[in-house]
Formats: sequence, C-alpha cells, structure tokens
Amino acid sequence: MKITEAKVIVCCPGRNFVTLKIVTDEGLYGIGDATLNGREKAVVSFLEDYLCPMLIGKDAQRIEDIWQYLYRGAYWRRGPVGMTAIAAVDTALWDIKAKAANMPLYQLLGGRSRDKIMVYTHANGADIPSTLDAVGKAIEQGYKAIRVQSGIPGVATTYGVSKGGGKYEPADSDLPDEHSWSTEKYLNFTPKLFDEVRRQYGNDIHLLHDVHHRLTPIEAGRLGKELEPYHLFWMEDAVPVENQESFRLLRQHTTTPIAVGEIFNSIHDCRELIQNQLIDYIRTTVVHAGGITQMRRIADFASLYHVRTGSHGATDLSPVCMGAALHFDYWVPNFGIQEHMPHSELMESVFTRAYRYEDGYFTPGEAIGHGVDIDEKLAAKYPYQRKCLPVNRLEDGTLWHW
Ligand code: KDG
Ligand code: MG
Repeated sequence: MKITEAKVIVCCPGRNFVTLKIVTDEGLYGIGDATLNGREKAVVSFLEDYLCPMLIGKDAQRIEDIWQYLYRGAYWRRGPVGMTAIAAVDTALWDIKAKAANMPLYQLLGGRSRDKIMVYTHANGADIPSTLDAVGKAIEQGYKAIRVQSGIPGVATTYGVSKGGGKYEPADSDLPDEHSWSTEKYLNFTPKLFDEVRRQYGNDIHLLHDVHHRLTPIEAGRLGKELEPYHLFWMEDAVPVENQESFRLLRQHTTTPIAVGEIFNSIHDCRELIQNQLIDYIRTTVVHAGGITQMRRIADFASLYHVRTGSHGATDLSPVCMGAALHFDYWVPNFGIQEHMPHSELMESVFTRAYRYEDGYFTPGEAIGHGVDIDEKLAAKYPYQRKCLPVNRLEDGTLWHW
C-alpha cells in the first residue's frame, strides 16, 4: 500500500487547526492532528517542506519503520515542531492501518481495557462565587472530575480564567497579550478556593488544578501541602520542567499527586521523572508526543513505576487528536484520566466524529480507524488567522513563565 499524497489542511473555525491527510494507492486515507498552538505555521512548513515529500512512495503499512525513519533517521531530533509533525504522520498511518484491518483503532492496539473513559473538564470564574457556579454546572453535566481555576483578587489576568465568562481560549491575539502574576497572592488565595469548593460540593467529586509552571519547587511544596486536606486528583505543572530535580524537592514536601508532561514531546523528557517515581500522572498527548507509536512506549514504561496516563486535551488539540487519544485511552492498561475541554459547535462542525460523551465519560465509537474525519470544503471557509499565546510578567515587570 503506497503513499501517493500527503497534504496539510489549515483552518480556523474559531481557532487554528492543522490537519495532515495521507492518501494511498488503494484509496484508503488517514488523518492526523498537527496543531501546535501559536506555532501552527512552523509545523505546516516542517511537514510540507520536509516530511511530506519523504513519505511519497513509502509503504503506509510500515508505521514503525516510517516513525524510525523520521525520528532516528534525522540528525536534528526532538522538539515540539518536529515531533508534532511526526505525530501527525503517525496518527494518519494508524488511521489507515485500522481502516485496512476494518477495525476501530483500539481493537488494533489490543482491545479495550475498560468500558468507558473518565474525563475531566474545566470550571473557572473571575472570583470564588462564579467559580463555584461553574463547578456546579459541570457537576450538572455529569462530570466526575473537574479542574478548578479562579481569578485571584488583585491580579488582573490569570491562567485558565476566561474573559467575560465565555470559553477560555488563551491564544487570542495577533501578538502576545501581556498577563500579570503574583506568586504571593496566588499562594494565599488558592487553598481558600479549594476549601470553598469542598465545603459546597463535598468530597466525592475529583478536583484538579493547573499551576501552569509558575512556582519554584519550595513554593510548589507549600501549595501541595496546603492543598492536602482537599485531596486533589492532581496538581499539574507545579514548576517549570527544564530542571527536573525540582520534582524531587516538591515530592519531599507533599502527598498531593503530581501531574506533568503536556509540553513534553519525547519519552526521554519523561524518563527520569517516571523512573524515580517523582510524578503520578504523565500528561503527554498523541499530537505533541510523537503519535500513538511513542505514546504506547511512554505508557508501557510508566506502568512499571505506578505512573498513570492523563493526556492533555485542551481545545488547541483538534478533534482528530481527541479521537485518536480516546482509542489510546480505551486500550491503555495504566489509564488515569483524559482531559476534555469541549470544542465549540463551529470547531466541531468541520470534523465528523465517532466519539461520544455521556455522564462524565467518553467512548471512542466503533467506526473503523480513529473515527474522525475532516470536511475539507467547510474547512476552506475558515482560513488561518495568526493567534499568539500570552506572555506573563511579575508586578514589577519581570518576565515570568506563562
Ligand atoms: O496551548 C496551551 C494550552 O494547551 C495549555 O495552556 C492548556 O495547560 C493547559 C491544560 O492543562 O489544558
Ligand atoms: Mg496544563
């Protein structure tokens, strides 16, 4: 089965998505997500100028060899742009292989390990009362696990909190917006937030929180410790990930479970954290961590160290990634949870999807392949728009992690 065409489709139905379509001489095709928020065009170029020409004429059935060719065969390896491009190729090839086998992808991976996939959604508000309302709405929608983020008194803009109560979409301006940050105000406020949520909604709902890389290890240790009475499902991205020794320090100070990895793109980024049992959940995703092929390796490795999966699933990961991720989640033995930040109706209109939500859980559906397709004609009506993620500054103007 020879690859005859590999084309990149860029669209912006409310936000940018990059999709790779691989076509074969047997008429089967597959699609993969190649979206890298705020850096979309870099992946488009990586694919169009380098990877797509290399694919023509290759046997689409040889997923492993193509993965090795694009990764091991490259002198300049790793990095978000290149690994997102490889992920798109890999996802499209698994889609083709499952279609050729006339199976849903999860069957090809080894069959399902569970009946349904628990997801967590986001609840956020400008202050504690509106955040509590958002948590209540998520519970009404059936969610069993909820990520809670709130505006902080005295801090003008905060990660995870939408402007004016709408859906949160951080890449929202042509050039980076400037946000502000105060670690002191955040640390003083956040335990109060979780205290209120537990008081109002009790102990049965799973609560999660994303620090978004903003604390030093000792600050993160303090937060983890102060959040212990509210027994979070996880505290995410507590510290920047470049210096992984930070996690050792953090671990020594708290029993709050630790999640990390949405910005990782290689199994090597995860290795020490997993091997030393410094984390509880690994958040790598299909689209940013080299596709299904590398995600399986990461999960199998993690399973040796009691680390479970918790794939990133913000709206900048397209429905194609969500579809593929749900097949992976259905199969993976050491599944933890899957993030679900719902796409808008407009975004979803461009992609047909076999996956379904019901009462806090997803199933990937029984369509062959990964079950997601793109309506190219409709996609063409929504051309690319440049959108950047924000940058962050401390109150004195010092540039900080966003
Ligand atoms: O593009 C950046 C987003 O994907 C990220 O900010 C979302 O941290 C995120 C999350 O946990 O969903
Ligand atoms: Mg995050």
